[in-house]
Amino acid sequence: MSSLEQTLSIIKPDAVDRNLSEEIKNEFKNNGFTIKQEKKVHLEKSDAEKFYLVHQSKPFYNDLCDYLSSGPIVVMVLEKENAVIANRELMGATNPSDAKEGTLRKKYGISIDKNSVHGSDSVINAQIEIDFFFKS
Ligand code: IDP
Ligand code: MG
Repeated sequence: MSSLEQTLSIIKPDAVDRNLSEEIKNEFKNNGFTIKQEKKVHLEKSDAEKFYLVHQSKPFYNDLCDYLSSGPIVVMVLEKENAVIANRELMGATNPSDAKEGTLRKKYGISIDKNSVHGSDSVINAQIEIDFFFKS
């Protein structure tokens, strides 16, 4: 079964800082995603803490929130059949050194923390994350 879905994608500070935003957006378009909404933002740390609340018990939570709020990010709503899984596949494993050839994290990621892109991990979380950034 396939169904048209939306997912939330973030181009993280390391990739925006290296001027990779257009190249990464083209990766999404070339892989059949439509960019339905897009904005560039620089989060406050308190916003990053809310966004990553699910990770609050992890040892890397503070560094993760410092990092996500360290510079501008590009936030997008991507649409495609089975967009959530399709985007996770295109992104590759969390640690770029484990990511498969051709995936975004393999191509662009620097390290497990500076791994260039975020993607929602479920349809439910995609809606929560889309609302977080785009609900007026
Ligand atoms: P995901 O981004 O592949 O969904 P998550 O487990 O949800 O991975 O972790 C969120 C983010 O936290 C990752 O993208 C990565 O930047 C960071 N992260 C995950 N695990 C570690 C770790 O062990 N050390 C440092 N940062 C980590
Ligand atoms: Mg995750």
